Amino acid sequence: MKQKKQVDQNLCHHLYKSKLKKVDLTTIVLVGLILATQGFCSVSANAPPRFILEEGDGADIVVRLREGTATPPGTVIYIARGFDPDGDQITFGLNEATLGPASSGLVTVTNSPSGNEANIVLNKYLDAEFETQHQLVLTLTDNNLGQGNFITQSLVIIVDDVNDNSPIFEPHQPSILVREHSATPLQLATIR
Ligand SMILES: [Ca+2]
Ligand SMILES: [Ca+2]
Ligand SMILES: [Ca+2]
Repeated sequence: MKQKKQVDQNLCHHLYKSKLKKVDLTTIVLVGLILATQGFCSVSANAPPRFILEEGDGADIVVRLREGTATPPGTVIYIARGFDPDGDQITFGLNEATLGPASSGLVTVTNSPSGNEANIVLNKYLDAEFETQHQLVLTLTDNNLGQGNFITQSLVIIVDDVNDNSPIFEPHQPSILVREHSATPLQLATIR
């Protein structure tokens, strides 16, 4: 695992400023060595990446989508953005293990080759009569967190209902024969 040396900024900045003033270089080196051996100037671990949320996002990212043809497969439903304090390359993904059966295969996470974002792409038509909400867990790693370790971010898809179950006529006779001078009122047909 790659590690970046990240020396305690306050302490080392202080030492550097001292050097600019009046303490001689030998003293600074000696003090620095003593502090380092005592663990004060420690080498810290990799800083983890984090998601950058959009204005209005809460703890969960919430995306409202209309069912059916209003939101066809291929639609980019959200663009995930992230940042790594060390400047490491970051990779977004989806925690498949947390998906319910109705949400499995629903979206694909496509990382942008250019940088710190990924498209969340819809793979299937949504159906509000089947599922009104999908809970997804996005993952993020800087590829230094270790195998199986990720930063996570919840994304909820709320499926808005559309009247996609329009009423239809049952099959019926295309034409009706009525004799002239028939008694009225006369029931011609019943439609359902
Ligand atoms: Ca990092
Ligand atoms: Ca439907
Ligand atoms: Ca509907």
